[in-house]
Amino acid sequence: MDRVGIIPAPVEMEESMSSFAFTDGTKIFHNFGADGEEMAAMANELLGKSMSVVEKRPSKNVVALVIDTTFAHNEGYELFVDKNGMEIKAKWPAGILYGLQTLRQMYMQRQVDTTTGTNKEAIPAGRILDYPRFGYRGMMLDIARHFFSPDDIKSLIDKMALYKMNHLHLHLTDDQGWRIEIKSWPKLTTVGGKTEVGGGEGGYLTQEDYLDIQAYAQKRNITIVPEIDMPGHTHAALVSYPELACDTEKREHYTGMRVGFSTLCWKKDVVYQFVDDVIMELADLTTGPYIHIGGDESQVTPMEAYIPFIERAKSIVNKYGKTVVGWDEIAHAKLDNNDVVQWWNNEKNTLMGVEQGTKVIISPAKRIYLDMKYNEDTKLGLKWSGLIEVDKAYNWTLRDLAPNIPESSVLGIESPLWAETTETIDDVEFLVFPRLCGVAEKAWSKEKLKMDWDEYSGRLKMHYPILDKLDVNYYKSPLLD
Ligand code: TNX
Repeated sequence: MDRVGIIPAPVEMEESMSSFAFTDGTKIFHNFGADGEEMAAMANELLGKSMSVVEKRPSKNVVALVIDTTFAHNEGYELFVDKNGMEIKAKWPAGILYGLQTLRQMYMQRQVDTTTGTNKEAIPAGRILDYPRFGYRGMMLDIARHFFSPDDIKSLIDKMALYKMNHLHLHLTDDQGWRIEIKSWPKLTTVGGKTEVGGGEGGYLTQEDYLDIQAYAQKRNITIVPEIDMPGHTHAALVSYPELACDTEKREHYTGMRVGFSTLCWKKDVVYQFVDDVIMELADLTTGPYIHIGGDESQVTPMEAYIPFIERAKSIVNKYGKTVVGWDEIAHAKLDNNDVVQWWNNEKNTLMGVEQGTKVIISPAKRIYLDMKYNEDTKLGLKWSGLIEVDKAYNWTLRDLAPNIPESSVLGIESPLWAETTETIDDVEFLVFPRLCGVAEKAWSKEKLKMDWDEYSGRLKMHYPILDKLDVNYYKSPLLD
C-alpha cells in the first residue's frame, strides 16, 4: 500500500504481502439499507464498475461496506484489504464514501501503472485507518465575477470529493453580478445577473438549479455554504434596485475588477427588508447550517454604520436558524460563539473574533488564495497577495502562520478561488489544481512538525495521471519535474 500516493495522507497505513484483484464476479455487500444501496451505486460509479449488490455477505471476492456505530471517528473509516476482498468500515456513510475515495485513488493509480506483469485490477493488501483533523475542509468558488453553470459546479464538486473536501462556499453576489434567483426581488437576477467581468453574458442559478447542485453535493458529503456579500460588493443589487443605494441614482452595470466602491444604504428600512427577504429565501433553500454574509472591503460604508449593519444582518441570519460566517472584517461587530470568522487577510480582526468566542476558518490570502498566479509567467490570476507556487501553498503550519489563533478555535481550512480572470471552468481548474490537493491534505491529515515537501511532491506527482484521466486542466509545476 505504501507504493500508492494517497492524498490527503491517511493517518495510519500498513501493508501486507498480498493483494486483491477485482474480477467480473466481484460483488458488493452492505449493511445499511437504502443509504447502503445508494453508496453501492456510488462505489460502482467511482470505480467505473458494475458490481452487483448481494444481501448475504460472501466469504470471497467481495467489497463490503459496513456501518459500525461503535467506530470512533464520525467521518473516519477503516479500509482492510486481503486476498479475499476488502472491507470499508465507518460510523457514518460519509466515512464509507471517504474509504471509497481512497480506494478509487489506489485503483486509478493501478490502472495507469505500466510496470510489466502488473494486474491492473489488483489492489495491494493492507489496512488503512483514517480520519480528518478538521471538520471543515473547503473551497470557495466565485460565480459572481464570472458565472459558471451548474454542470461546471458539479464537475468541480466531483474533484473536491476525490480529495475528501466537505464544504463548497459559493460566492453568489458581487459588484459585477447577482447569481441566485430571489423570487421576491426578481430584478436581482433578470437585471443584476446580466453580465460579468469583461462584459460577457453572465447568468444566474435558478432556485431549482441551486437545489439540484446542493443535492448533488450532499451525495458526496459536501455542504454548500452560500454567500450574499454585504454591505459592500453590492453594485449589481444597486443596478437592479436603485432604491437600495443612498443616492437612488440609476447605475450602469460594472464589468471591471475594482473592489470597495459600493454599499447598501445602511440608513434605509427598505435595505433591511431586502436583507430579510433574501436571507429568508436562501435559508429556506439551504440544508447546511451556514449563511455567509461577506462583510469584506466595505470601504465606502463608514465604520460606525458598518458595525450595526453587520449586527443586524447577523440577527436576521440567526432568526432564520442559520449560523453566520463572514470575512474577518465582521469581527469589528459584536459576535458570539455561534459565529464564524473567515481569516483571509487580517489576523488582528480574526483575533477580535476569537476573543468574542467565534470559530475561525483559515483562508490566508498569501498562502492558499487559488486565484494568485503560480509565477510571473502565469497568464491567469492576480498577484496582490504574492505569487503562490505549489510548494508555497503547501509548506506552512498553522503555528507558523497564525501563532495566536488557538487550534481549538479553528473549524477548518478553506481555499478561495476568486474569478476575476477565469472565464471558463478550464481556467478555474488551472488555478485550482494541483494546489487544492495540498490544501485538502492540510485540512485532513495530521499536521507534521516539519512540512516535508519532498515526500508530498512525490505523492502529488502520482496524481498527475489521475487528474489526466479525469480530464482536469491542471498546472504542471516545474518543481515536480
Ligand atoms: C479580495 S478576499 C476580495 C475579493 C477579490 C479578491 C481577489 C476578499 C474577502 N475580498 O473581492 O475578488 O481579493 O483576490
